[in-house]
Amino acid sequence: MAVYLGLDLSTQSLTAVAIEVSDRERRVAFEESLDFDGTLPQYGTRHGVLPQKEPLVATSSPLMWAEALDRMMQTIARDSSIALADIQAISGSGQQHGSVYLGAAGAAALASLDAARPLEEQLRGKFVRPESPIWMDSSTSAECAEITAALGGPEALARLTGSRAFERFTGPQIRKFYKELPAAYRSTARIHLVSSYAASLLAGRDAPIDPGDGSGMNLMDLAERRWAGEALAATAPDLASRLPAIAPSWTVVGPLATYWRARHGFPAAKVVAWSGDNPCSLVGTGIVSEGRIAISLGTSDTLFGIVPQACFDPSGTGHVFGSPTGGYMPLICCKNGSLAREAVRDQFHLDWSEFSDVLGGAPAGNGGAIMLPWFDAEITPTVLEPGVRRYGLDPHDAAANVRAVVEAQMLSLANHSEWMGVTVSRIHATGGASQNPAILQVMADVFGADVCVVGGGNSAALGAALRAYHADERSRGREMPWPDVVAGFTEPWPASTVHPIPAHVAVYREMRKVYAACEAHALGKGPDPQPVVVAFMRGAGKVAGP
Ligand code: ADP
Ligand code: XUL
Repeated sequence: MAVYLGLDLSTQSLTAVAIEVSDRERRVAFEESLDFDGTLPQYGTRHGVLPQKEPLVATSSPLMWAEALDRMMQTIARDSSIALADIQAISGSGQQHGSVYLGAAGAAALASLDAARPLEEQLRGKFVRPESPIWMDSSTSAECAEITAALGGPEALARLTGSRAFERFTGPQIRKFYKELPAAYRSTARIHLVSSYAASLLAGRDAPIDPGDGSGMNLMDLAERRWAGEALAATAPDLASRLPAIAPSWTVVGPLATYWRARHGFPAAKVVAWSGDNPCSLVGTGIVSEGRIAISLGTSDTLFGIVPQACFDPSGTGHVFGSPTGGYMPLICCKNGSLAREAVRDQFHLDWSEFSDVLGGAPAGNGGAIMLPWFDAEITPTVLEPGVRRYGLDPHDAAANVRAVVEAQMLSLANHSEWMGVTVSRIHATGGASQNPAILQVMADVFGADVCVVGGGNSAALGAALRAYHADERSRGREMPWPDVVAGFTEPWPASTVHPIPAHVAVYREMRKVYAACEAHALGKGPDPQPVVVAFMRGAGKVAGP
């Protein structure tokens, strides 16, 4: 039976999913995660991120990612649940926006990996930047302003690349590096995204960037799916020569490098271009046709859908990425996702089961108490000075704070995704926190839609495996429609469906206005929200029960 492997190099872990596909059967045959902090403690990461003195800087280790990949490939090779020889193609998903800087020696090392020595040993010292900036970085406001000015303003940049300038996007990150360390920039031979770096390791050659991940850089012409010369020029000199090519998401980069075959016993499977974790999740949650959305509750919380035409968010909050299925992918991303929920859980010394009980026991609407959960700098909306803001919320009340953090996250996702103009009756949920039904109930109530878990929570790795399948078929001359590619893998589990509670839906319809008023006030863009809170408490807020 044909086997396809998907790898997800995300913020906190590396996950592998292998699928088996035949005319008669389709199933997930292997699923395994390796968490960076626990498995590779020598790198000193916390939640996959290296410690920093500067609060707005966030980095991780490209060497650690390589070692994780080597370990995971060894685990897969030793596992008896799949026949290695049946692996036809491998693709992957990387945390978006993060970048890897290789010197000439690094680029050469990639092309001549020695199967007798571990990957990590061969790459050590080969990075111009031993620490890679990642998506959690918010330190490039000055560079965002410079790029925006050079490109004619935020709207012009968003029209061209799908997003206004964002601190974590790769272009502003590259510009900051070039400005601070020009000599190091000059000695950089290749700048990869996390996704194209990992694909290059597998193929033992320079892999392209796909439009799904390329659109998270402020460097790609979204409609044309090629580097935008004016954006490159506004970012750093001679940037084109340092970037890999942009190629379709289904590009076969080459066979798996000799390293993996000789060292771990893999076949010469096709390495398919990797994409970003959200674009891969789009496929792994089955959002391959319009009118559906998915919400991923991973380290970040993201909400995304699919549209046929290139567009942009006129409010400047959201992004439009290239979809790895060929269309376009509107998305919003909140940085204070799982780690904010964990902060509240830990503050009140709860485990997830207690967190869920407390959450389910508190009333919908939380008595009008609001938290703005900016434990860390926030992306949606832009908040560069972290700090939790509370309105009518006792900071010592466990139930109220648990309820407040989850309500805030869902209300914010609902309010800030309005520009997408999608009304849905069903949301596909994924990511680590999607295994928590109490959180999914708040999601269902705020959006007024059924919520079901798809892709077993590991939709990015599953989506990568499905993309490998699609690309393999295509390379054999069979163009499969996407609904046929994902069939049998992304149908919602009926038992997992959470239905909205009508009384709660009514509460949240009103509470969205309260949240928006508190958010505007906290950002210095609106008046004291007290009258809005009082009106809410006189109306919808007072009728809410748990
Ligand atoms: P990423 O892919 O971004 O590294 P994951 O999708 O693997 O992240 O999600 C990891 C997060 O899932 C953890 O940080 C944790 O907070 C969250 N998580 C795991 N189990 C639960 C649970 N039962 N309830 C809520 N959150 C959970
Ligand atoms: C999306 C984003 C995050 C990362 C990490 O724009 O920044 O979702 O992809 O998962």
